[in-house]
Amino acid sequence: MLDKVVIANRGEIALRVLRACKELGIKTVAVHSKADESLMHVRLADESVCIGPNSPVESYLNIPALIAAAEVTDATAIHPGYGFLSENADFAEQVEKSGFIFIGPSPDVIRLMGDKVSAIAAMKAAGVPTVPGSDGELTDDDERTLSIARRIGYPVIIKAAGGGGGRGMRVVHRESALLSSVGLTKAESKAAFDNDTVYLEKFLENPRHVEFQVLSDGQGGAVHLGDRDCSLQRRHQKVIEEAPAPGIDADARATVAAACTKACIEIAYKGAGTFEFLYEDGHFYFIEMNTRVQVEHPVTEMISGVDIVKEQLLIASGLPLSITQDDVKLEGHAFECRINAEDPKTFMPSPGLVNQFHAPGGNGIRVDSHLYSGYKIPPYYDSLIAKIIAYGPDRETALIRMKNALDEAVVDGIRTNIPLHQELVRDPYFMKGGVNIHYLEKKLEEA
Ligand code: MV4
Repeated sequence: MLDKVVIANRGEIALRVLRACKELGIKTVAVHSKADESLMHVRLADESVCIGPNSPVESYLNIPALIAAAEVTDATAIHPGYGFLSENADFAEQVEKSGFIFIGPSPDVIRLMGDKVSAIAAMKAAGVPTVPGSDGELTDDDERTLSIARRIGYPVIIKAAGGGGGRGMRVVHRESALLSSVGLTKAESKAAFDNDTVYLEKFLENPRHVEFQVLSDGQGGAVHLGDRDCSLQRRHQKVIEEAPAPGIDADARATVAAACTKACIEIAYKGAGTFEFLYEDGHFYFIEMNTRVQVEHPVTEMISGVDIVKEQLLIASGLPLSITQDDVKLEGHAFECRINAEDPKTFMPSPGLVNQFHAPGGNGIRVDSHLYSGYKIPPYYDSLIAKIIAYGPDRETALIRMKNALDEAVVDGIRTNIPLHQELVRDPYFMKGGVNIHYLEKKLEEA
């Protein structure tokens, strides 16, 4: 078992990782910026180290400072959480070269998945269904590019190999716009990611975003924990997630889930991971893999009973997975509302002093939050302040519990998006289930 873990993150996920370490008897080191001295997990950790000033670049993204913190505290391993350096292969590599365990997949696998062209090729080779496309990067042979798009049919989408999560993409509706769009996307991609590799896919017009959670030990053991629907989003920021995704074709779901676990074994994937798919007309199309724990992992924990962060720690300590697919029993339904410190109408960040915080409770309610009454939300970081998770034996019950929890919650002193959530859980289309990735933005436009 790991002896001591540096938690290289902040906010609710740092607290989430700390709790998992405590359950396993692992000592904890909180690292924090100057602005984050008063974070809840800093108080609860065995040790804490200030790693730099307020700016994330000089603190949570500061690789030498993080490794120095592990050295001075004689830690065993580093947990990157999500965001920040969690999918940075160079960070994982430097952590390992410095003699520490990176809690996640190997640098090679992070790199493989970080490049979307190699990720798609690896997944396709393992039998995971992908979007019809260029099957590799576009070359400077314009006739070849034109003929690929003609074969696939318009609209197509040009994506940056170094992109992901919505960055570096351009939709093309007609042949006359194709080559200039490729050129623009390459130039933007070069500037943003220092990589001008782009590829092409059929553009799916009205898909849902459905992802599969996996756990894999890198020694031949792998399971999936089912799927989540993350379609309710605005500007690539998820707002509400749920598990399982409602109304999914049972055969397609089972086939894709099995393909994901098989792919994990083939690439010797180590840790928790997520396969992202677009789902349209009963078919799944792989788009990206996330090689970290995700914000929305609790909905999967609620329906599976598996503690995903504890499993990350066990896998990183070198243990083979203790569960097989037959042990995974998915039961009931769960929603997660992401509570942000922001204006519910304009989405402008709203940091500041939280005078009063009261977390909702009751049957099936879980709140993952670092907030407390008197906490001052700094303006330098992500605005996520709490995740309200509601579980029930069925979707309807889980949704009623979420409604009640949102009505119970008190976050006084700042603006939050709780009023938006209160409206969304009463939306007839959301209540029915299965809205696509454009639903929320269209609804907000109409309002
Ligand atoms: C797509 C697509 C339609 N067709 N690919 C956006 C984020 C990145 N992960 C992939 N994205 C998309 N890829 C094809 N071939 C539409 C999107 C997309 C999207 C995907 C998931 C969740 C929200 C989205 C919002 C806009 C566009």
